[in-house]
Amino acid sequence: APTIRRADYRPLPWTVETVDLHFSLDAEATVVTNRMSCVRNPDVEDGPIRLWGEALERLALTVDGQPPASLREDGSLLEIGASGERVVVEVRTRIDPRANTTLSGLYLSNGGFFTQCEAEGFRRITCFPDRPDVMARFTVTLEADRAACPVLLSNGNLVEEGALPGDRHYAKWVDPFPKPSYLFALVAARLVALERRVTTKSGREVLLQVWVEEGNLDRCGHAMDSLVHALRWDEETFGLELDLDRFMIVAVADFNMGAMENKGLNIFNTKFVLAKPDTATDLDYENIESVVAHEYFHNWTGNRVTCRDWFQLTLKEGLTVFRDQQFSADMLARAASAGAGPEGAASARAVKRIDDVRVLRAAQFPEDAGPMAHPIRPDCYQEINNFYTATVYEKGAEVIRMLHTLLGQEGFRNGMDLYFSYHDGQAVTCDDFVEAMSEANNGVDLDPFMRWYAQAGTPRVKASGVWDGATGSYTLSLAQHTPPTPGQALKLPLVIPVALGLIGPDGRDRALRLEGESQAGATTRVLRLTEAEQTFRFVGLDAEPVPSLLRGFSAPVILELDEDDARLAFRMAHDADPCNRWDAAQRYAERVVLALAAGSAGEVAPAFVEAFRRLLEDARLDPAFRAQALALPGEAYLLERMAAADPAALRGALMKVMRTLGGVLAASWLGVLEATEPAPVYRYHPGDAGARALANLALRYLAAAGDERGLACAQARFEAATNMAERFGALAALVQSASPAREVALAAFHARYRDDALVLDKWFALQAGAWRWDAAVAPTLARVRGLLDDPAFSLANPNKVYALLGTFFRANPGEFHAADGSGHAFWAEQVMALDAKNPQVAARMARTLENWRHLTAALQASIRPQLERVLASEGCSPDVAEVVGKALE
Ligand code: B3K
Ligand code: ZN
Repeated sequence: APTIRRADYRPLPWTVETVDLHFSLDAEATVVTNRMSCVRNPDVEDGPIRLWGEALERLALTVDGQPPASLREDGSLLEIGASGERVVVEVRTRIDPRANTTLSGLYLSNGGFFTQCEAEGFRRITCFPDRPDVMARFTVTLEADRAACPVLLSNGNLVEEGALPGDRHYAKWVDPFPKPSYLFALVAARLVALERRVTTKSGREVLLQVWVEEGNLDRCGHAMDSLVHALRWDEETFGLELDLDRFMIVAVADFNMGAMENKGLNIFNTKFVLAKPDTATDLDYENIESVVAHEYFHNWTGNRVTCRDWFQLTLKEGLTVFRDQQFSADMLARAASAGAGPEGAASARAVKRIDDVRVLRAAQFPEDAGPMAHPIRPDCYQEINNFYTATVYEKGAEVIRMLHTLLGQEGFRNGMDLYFSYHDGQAVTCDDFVEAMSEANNGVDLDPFMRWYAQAGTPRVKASGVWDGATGSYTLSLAQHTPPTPGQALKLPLVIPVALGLIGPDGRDRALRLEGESQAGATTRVLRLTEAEQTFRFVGLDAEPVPSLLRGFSAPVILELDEDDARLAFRMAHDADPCNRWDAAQRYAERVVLALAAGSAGEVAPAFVEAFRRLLEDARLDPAFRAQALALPGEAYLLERMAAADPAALRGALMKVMRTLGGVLAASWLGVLEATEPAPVYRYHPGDAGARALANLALRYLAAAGDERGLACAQARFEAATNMAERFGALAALVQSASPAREVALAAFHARYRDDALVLDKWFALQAGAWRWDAAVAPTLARVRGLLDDPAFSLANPNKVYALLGTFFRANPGEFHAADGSGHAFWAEQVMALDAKNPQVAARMARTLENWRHLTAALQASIRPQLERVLASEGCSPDVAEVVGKALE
């Protein structure tokens, strides 16, 4: 496939002012009539009207009612010659929703019609200048069978509805706001709605709806609450109000991603809408809250102000992820402060931040170190759908967070206000955003900061300190360096905010005073590292301090700091910054695990076990924080930290560490379980969730160690649980053990939820992710293969694919990378089978092997032919070809 380059962006010679769409919906032959009023773009020299169309049967095309003067077709591009300033183009197309297994464009799910247009799905519905810089006002008429599709929805306001001959009916919707085509949506299905009316801050009454299949009406309450909270939060935090009379969320079971922010008609994967205590874990509740908010926040950051072109994707995604992270932190803090005061609130915020950092390290750092590495604003792509990445989203959010840190809360808010005042209703670039931030902050020079948008790769910050006892001063040297990434050898220094504290030997933070300052200030402050190397001299200290760097994870970098075990244990016990306290535990654990994996240690160092015990037994600490600090670093992250990564050795080491910590500390873990009796009634609350997380972790360690009391407790809790959070926690512990009870529990779980698609996803994922604690058990691959034939499994449903195959490929490296190469051959088979149906999902699965060159030579030799096989396969999609091609480059 050709490479598209950011530098090649040109505005179109013709744009569209209004679109009038008519859908005659039919499962196999839907007819779409599209009347566009096209206007010449005054800023562009002469040129044709450009439309894109894909997988369409074109029935008619006219310009001002006449056949076009000229028509040129080149793949999906259609160029129409037109004269004058304004013409009406009418296109009629026929599409086959039933045959559309890509889930992009118009498709069927459980008998209903749904759409997904971002990034380029609208061209699979009709011919259109399908680019985000064309913003038009849409009028949409839907016509369908009343019995099969009693509900007809589209963007904006319902202006008309009625009956038609032949048991059909219609509805007409008008969206008052101009929007790019990727935000178009329609739904025609048999659904019911949970409704709520709220008054916005300016006093308008708006109708909120959550549309689901009838049997799921009892699972919408949390999504609705989340929506109301998001609406209020955006009013309070950014002064941003809902601009429509009606805001709808629709849940659909077949969906490629999490959700989609279509104007006024968000379409969601059921996974991020449906929850009730019997079916959803605490994590599900948390994810629903954050995804509902994320899509709602897009209404301003994404919809009212959108992207000029797809290279600017992080303009809306990085910013919106940052907004949803702040929202979740505020929500958690508010709930926690009710029971646990300001300290509880601070801890809840820190735990949320730790979660975000875990995601970044597990997903984005490996991406930045592999063949797909790209800046948050990429320079080129082959298939845009491959660039909805952890880099664009999560690192993009970190970049916005750094702006927030550098400009301060108020400066950031002023920048946002200015951004909207300049660009409301426009399609803009990341430069426009950063310029507004600068202008709102006394013209502060943010040009050097823009390098974060241009450079790929995770920067390394190397820190070292020198103590001068005679003068009581501590000199900290910081050096930055970003390793080369594909196509980008040279890297320049970045603007890196380094939040730091200095801890005295008593474990207490010292007030900080830089040389030249008249008095000491706060105990945490943000240093600005802007050069390749800089030093900072702190004075007035009574003893040699221990530095605590990058507090709150103030920048998305890898910190290189020589700390011996004793120092890590010290920070694990004393660092006042919870993020860094957690990080000290992670670093120490990493060191212990990697030494075992490398064979340079035979046992888990007792000093580590003791440091770990002190955290575990410190009942003053928030249980949610303890659960974070006592969970080992993620396997994917650790794998990337190994030189020639050996998943089998890593798995062996992780098992050994878990068994040791579970066994040696069994009494303390059992103590945790005694202290946290299951709650009689489930409530989604950070305090309760934290206690459950710690209890579930205790079950995990005890089960890993094969502790009989722990296993009995897991079994008892599994059977007695009144909610999914506890039931699933206990089941997960049993599955990750050598106990035969795991099979009994899995079967009981299946029997209970055999008709519940979302819960069955958990059942598939648990089995695909299972480690082999009992060496006599068959390899996990055999189990996964068997599950492909389970009646509840389907390659056509992305959730099922992610649960079974995604978990096996991504979250179970120890089993996936079996030395005999069976996992790799299986990977190729499945990627090819998926690619024939759904290239976006296939490409996501294909990405699970992109960092194959980091693995041992033997594994690389096993993987290479499988990558080559997929790339050479007949009908390999551009999506998969880009991923695998780059992996092989
Ligand atoms: N904007 C959508 C993602 C669309 C992905 C297209 N392949 C969801 C979101 O980020 O909110
Ligand atoms: Zn988004």
